[in-house]
Amino acid sequence: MHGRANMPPLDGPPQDAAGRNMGPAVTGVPRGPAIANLRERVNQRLAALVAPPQAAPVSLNCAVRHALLAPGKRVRPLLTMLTAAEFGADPLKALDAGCAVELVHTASLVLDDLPCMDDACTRRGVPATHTAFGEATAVLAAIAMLTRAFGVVAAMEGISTAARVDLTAILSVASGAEGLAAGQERDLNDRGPADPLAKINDINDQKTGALFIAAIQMGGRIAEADASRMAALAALGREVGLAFQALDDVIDLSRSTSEAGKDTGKDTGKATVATVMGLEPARAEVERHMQLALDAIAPFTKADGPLRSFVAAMFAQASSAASLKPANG
Ligand code: GRG
Repeated sequence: MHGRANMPPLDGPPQDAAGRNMGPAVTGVPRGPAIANLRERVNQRLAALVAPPQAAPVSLNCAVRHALLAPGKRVRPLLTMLTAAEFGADPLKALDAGCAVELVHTASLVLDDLPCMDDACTRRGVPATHTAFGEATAVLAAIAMLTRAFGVVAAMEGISTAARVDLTAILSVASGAEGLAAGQERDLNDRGPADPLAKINDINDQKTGALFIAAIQMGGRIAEADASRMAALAALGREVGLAFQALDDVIDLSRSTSEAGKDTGKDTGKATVATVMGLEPARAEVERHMQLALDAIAPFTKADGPLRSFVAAMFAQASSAASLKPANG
């Protein structure tokens, strides 16, 4: 029951997402009042876009809210909104598109944590969804979030029908057999301890980069960016994805579960950017991809504009030696 008519207005009253502290536990979290404000809008909107906790079946809807409203960093919806802003649109025009991306992302995290995949117990500082609600309900919650994402895009107001169709196509490609699903399959079943960096990055590009490309291109599409800008945004998304996954690998190797808010040390015996290169070179690799990301949009954006500032802030702490201390240290 989430048709367009039921959607709360964007400027509706603030809603408490889950009654929890929304401050993320991990490094690499862009801050500042403008970003905090947009992040709060995302949190409020996500809480309004899914069924309330008392709606039947309560177990399913509580599982969705448990996964979705836990304190994620919301970098993907922020990128959607900041890309729209960079190219002249009101960032709130892209709020629902960003929330759709976050719904897909959260669905993927719930599935990723299952015993048949990464077998993780903690996510976003709280018990993984299957740990709290059981595996069957977690799978169904992921399906509910994935399908809801496309309903949210279909119901977006203030953009043309053609734009809604394009947003749907962008999100679909990123989610499926060319994107996240393919990347995850290769990550689980086509990966050896001696894989070369090129193969690792190719998998990371699908597993992680695809959704960053979608998040950023959706913002560009809402702002009606032209073809050359959309191509630059795809390059930006790819490099942000590679930098982000490399940083995630560094965190897995160098942070405790309580610091990261999710299980770490899961990459032991697995070829990742950090295990193959070592922590310090992996940190340099994060910076190299971040620089390539910034270069990709340099012809179209100002250095102090919303998009380049945010991307730089996303990875600022990767250059801090503090992010490289030993796990559980
Ligand atoms: C549901 C479309 C769909 C696909 C399922 C399970 C799966 C296929 C894909 C998993 C892909 C995956 C978990 C990639 C890792 C991406 C990553 C680095 C996640 C961590 O993202 P953060 O740090 O997390 O942004 P928060 O919690 O802050 O949102």
